[in-house]
Formats: sequence, C-alpha cells, structure tokens
Amino acid sequence: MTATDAPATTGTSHAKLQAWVDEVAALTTPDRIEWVTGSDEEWTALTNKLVEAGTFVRLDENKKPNSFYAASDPSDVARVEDRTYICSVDEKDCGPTNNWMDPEKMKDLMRGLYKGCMKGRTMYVIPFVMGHLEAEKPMFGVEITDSEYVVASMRVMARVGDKVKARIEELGDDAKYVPALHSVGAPLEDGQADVKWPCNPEKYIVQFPEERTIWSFGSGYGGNALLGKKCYSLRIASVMARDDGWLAEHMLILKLISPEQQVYYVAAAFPSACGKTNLAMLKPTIPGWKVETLGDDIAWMRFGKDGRLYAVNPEFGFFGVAPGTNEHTNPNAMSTINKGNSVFTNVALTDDGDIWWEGLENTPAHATSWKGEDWTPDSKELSSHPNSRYCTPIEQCDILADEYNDPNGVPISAILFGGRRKTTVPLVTEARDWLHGTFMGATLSSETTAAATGAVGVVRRDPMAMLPFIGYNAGDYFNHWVNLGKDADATKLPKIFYVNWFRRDDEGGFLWPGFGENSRVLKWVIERIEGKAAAIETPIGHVPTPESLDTDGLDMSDADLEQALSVDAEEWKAEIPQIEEWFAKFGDNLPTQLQVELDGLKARLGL
Ligand code: GTP
Ligand code: SPV
Ligand code: MN
Repeated sequence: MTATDAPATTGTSHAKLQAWVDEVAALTTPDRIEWVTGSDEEWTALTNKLVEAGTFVRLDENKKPNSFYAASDPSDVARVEDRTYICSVDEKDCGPTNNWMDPEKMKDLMRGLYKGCMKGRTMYVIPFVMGHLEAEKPMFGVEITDSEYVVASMRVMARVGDKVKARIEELGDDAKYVPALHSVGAPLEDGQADVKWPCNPEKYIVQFPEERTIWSFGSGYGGNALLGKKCYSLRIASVMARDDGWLAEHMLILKLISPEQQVYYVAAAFPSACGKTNLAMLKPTIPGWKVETLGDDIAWMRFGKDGRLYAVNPEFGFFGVAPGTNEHTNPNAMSTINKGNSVFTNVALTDDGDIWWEGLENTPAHATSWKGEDWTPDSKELSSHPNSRYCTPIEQCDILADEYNDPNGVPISAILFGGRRKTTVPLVTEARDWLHGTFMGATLSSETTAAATGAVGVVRRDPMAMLPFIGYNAGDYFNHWVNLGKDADATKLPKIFYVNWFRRDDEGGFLWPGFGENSRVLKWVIERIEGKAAAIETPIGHVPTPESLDTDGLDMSDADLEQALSVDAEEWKAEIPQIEEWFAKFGDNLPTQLQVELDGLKARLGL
C-alpha cells in the first residue's frame, strides 16, 4: 500500500498539522494511520494488540491490575548519548558537549532511513501537551510513531489525545507545537512476522533547535522514543527557555511541610539514576515533617510577578528506575505502581504473573529474567536490567501535592544539585549566593550510571545534571543561569545547595543511609533558609556542624557522620585540574563570573 492510499482513520482541520502528517506518511508509507484519542477503548485495543504481538505480557489482575510486562531487545535498554544530536544551524550553538551535524545533511541522511520505514505498520499521531492544557501558553507537541509501546507509554507520561487536538485546532495558526517524529526503523515486508521488540541497530536521536523539531529513529526505549520527555521538555524546551527567560531543568519538585505547618517547595537536579524519584517521594524519618511530590524528573521554572521562581512539572507519569525500589526505600512509588495501569520494562516476570527486580521484597524462587531466561536467586546474572523501568500515572501517587494541578506552579525556596561521588563531595554544602550556586551546578560531577549506554561508574562533569539534555551551547547555558540571577531580586531567589548521598567509607559502603534519612538534610536546608541552623565556612561553601544536623534516632556512628560531612582540602585540590580542564572546553563562552568563582575557590584552597 502506498502513502496516498493509506487510509487515515481521522484527520485534523488544522491544515499545517495535516500537511505534516501527510508528508510523513508519504515518506514512511505506513499501512494505516491512527490519531490517538486518549480514550479507554483505545488503551484496551492497544494493549490487546501488544499482548497479541508478544511485546506485552498482561500481569495478574489481582496483583497489578491493567498492567503489563515488556522486555526490550537486549541492545535497546537506555538512552544513546553518542547517537544524540543537536543540529543547530551554526555548529557553535551546539557547543562542545553535544554531537552536531549540519541540519540539512542530517535531514537528508534521516530521510533515507525514514523512507518506507513504517511499511507493514500503523502510524500513530499523538497530539500531546507538556504541562497543563489550561496554561496561559500550552506547550503542545505532536508525536508521530510506528510503535504501539510508545503510544501506550506516552499515554501514561503525557496528557494526550482528543482534548489536546481540539485545542490545537481551536487556536489554529496561533497554536505552537513541536513536531516530533519517531520510528523504530523496522519495516515489515508482506507476510513478514514481527518481532516482540522492533528496533534498528542504527539509531539517531536528533533535535533541530531553531525549528523546534525532533526526529528519532531506531530505538523504542523511553528517553529515545517518548519524545515529550527529554527531547522536548529538556533539549528543545531549554532553547525556548534561553530565548524567553526561563529554565527547563532535569529536576524533581517536592513540597516539604514542617511540624509547624510551614510549607516549602524544593527542586533538585541529580543526574540520571542518582536519586530524583526517591527524593521526590521521600518518607521523612524525622517526626512531624511531611513530604508531598509534584514531579520526579523535569521542572520548568519561570519568574512570577512577585519575583519568585515558580516550578511546574510538565509530565503526567513517572518513568522510574525499578531496581532498588521497595517498601523501605520508596513506599510511595510502590503504592503508586501497585494501583496498576502501569508498564514495566526489562524487569523479571514471576511465575505467578507479577514482576520482580533486584532490591524488591519477596524474592521469588524462580522467575523469567529480562532476557527471557530462567532465573533463580542462585543465578549469576541479574534478573532485571539495571536501567529497567516502571511507567506509572502520577495521579495514582498517594502523596501527589494538590498544587501539581496548578498551571502557575509553586514558588521554589531551595535548589539542590547533587551527584554520585564516592569521595570528595560532602553530604551537603550551601552556596554563598546564586552565582556560587551556579558555579556548583556548572562543575557538578557524578559517576555514570546505566541510564545511558556506555561505561558505568566513570566520574564526569554533568552540569546541572543536564549534560545530555542541554539543547544548545553549555557555555551559553551557564551564562543564562548567571544572567537570571543578575536580573532577579537576590532576596527572592532560591538558595542553592550541593548534596551527595553516595560518599563511601573505607570498606566501600555508603556512609550515609540515604532515602528517608535525607529528610534530615532537607530540614537543615530549611533551617539555613530560616537562619536557624549553624554551619562551618569552608573553601567550598557552608557545611553543617555535626550538631546542626538533626541526628535524633539516626543509626550512624559519629565518625561516619564526620566523614560524610568532611571537606578534605587535598581531595578538593585534586579536583581543581579537572574543573579547569572542563571550563577550558568552553573558551570564550564561559562566563567570566564562573572563572572568578574558580579563582576564588583556588585561592581559598591555598592554590
Ligand atoms: P532517572 O529517572 O534516571 O532520572 O533517575 P533518578 O534521578 O530519578 O534516580 P532514582 O531516584 O530512580 O534512583 C536511582 C538509584 O539510586 C536507585 O537504584 C536508588 O535505589 C538509588 N538511590 C536513590 N536515592 C538514594 C539514596 O539516598 N542513597 C543511596 N545509597 N541510593 C539511592
Ligand atoms: C533519565 O535517563 O534521566 C530518565 C529516563 O529519566 S529517560 O526517559 O530514558 O531519559
Ligand atoms: Mn531523568
């Protein structure tokens, strides 16, 4: 069947959108076109189709209602940073931290890949909005994909369907939307049987920042394929934010309520698989304190009329790391997924129709691993991929804050930066001011994780936890942070802190128990903001005195606490050449203010 006679089940009255859909269909030649409505019937039809294809296994209705297990192709398990491009018109605008190719060259190359790539498949058109449909300027997108898995996941992760489409049509030419094209790149010849997880060894995840468009090819994995998430809400949105004076960040948003019923909102940027979801849904161990959640991965932050920085979570679901999640580390995530309506990818399937992963309670005597192999507790291999994920609706979260539904967002009191460092970086450090905090963010370092393909455990600079997500020159991005601080009322800006839950003792164990105990650090942060807690001034910033941190009931030796909080000048001196090398990458694009911060740090370290 050719594109011209591929019947569209519906279309749109929005001429420009229809023209793009037609153009893509002509190029990719799908057998069918379907517009995603967002209805329950559609979910049932899609998931049935996925079960029939073997991509999904329906889980036991009594254990995980309306939920599904999927195992990907073993080669398609994470974001592919080396295949991710920022195709700005001018190479300079892509900067030294992103891959670049001339946009026209990239389009030619990818048109070659897209040609006929949806043959034998259905092309789905997903109208979606990141953030609220009721926002002053709704942030629309339209994803075209040939993957039912992507459609099902997008329905969980973003607000999709008829209502969004109707609003785009109503706004007509005024409707700004990001066209996002995705294909798994696995056309089917007539009569060819499909595989459970179609994908292509050749992958491209491409952002065109000036055009605000996304082209993705070859992968079905979350961050590569659910294009509303990292591709739009961070890479494209960071460019929009630069142009319009706001911030699109890889941050969780939480609401903290003190025993005195004071409310504070905190945003925190940690690299992938470094603890955002867990902190966002934290169950405090200190009496009287309460946490509610607003978001676990992405924050869009704009200045309000009152001069404060307001954050909204543009997403509609959690796409969380499964291993390590359990009733102790994250009871709120557990109760969210136990309500069902979820998709689990690359975890283990138990014999009684449930899922399991490393770290979860009730280890099964036997299960099927993510690779489809027999697994028992004696197996040498992991049952679940380290980057296996649950995809679950945010509205099922028991501690979702009411403010999640406010398109204007919440005023942020503190921003935490954090990473995974075995050494050097103390449990918590307070920045002196916004600029110093920007320096902390710009020099943030972390050990790489399984969330991206490549080596795990290698220390790299991951500025603001945004290294793979800044849609333009990172030097310009630093400048944007500096400028926002310069133009703002300093008394209203969030206070910035740098945390590290992952420092190790001499035996290699974590010094700090983490998870719910992180509430102690949040309390110190709030008390610093309120001017109530003591701190020691060190070359890198203010760290708690051991007495200023609430350690009541904390099962930890004084020596370990001291080590967790310690600032070792020698370790920091060793850090300096790495920071210098990092900054040198940016040449003239590095804001002079950050160089001044570095010089100040060196001077304080006696260098
Ligand atoms: P992305 O979804 O990839 O952006 O990850 P994330 O930042 O949301 O990370 P997440 O909260 O899912 O945590 C990733 C891993 O870190 C999990 O295996 C957690 O168990 C572990 N982790 C999270 N918080 C802590 C902590 O406070 N201490 C320790 N030791 N581990 C933690
Ligand atoms: C991350 O890697 O930071 C994630 C998962 O949150 S993904 O959607 O794949 O980007
Ligand atoms: Mn993330």
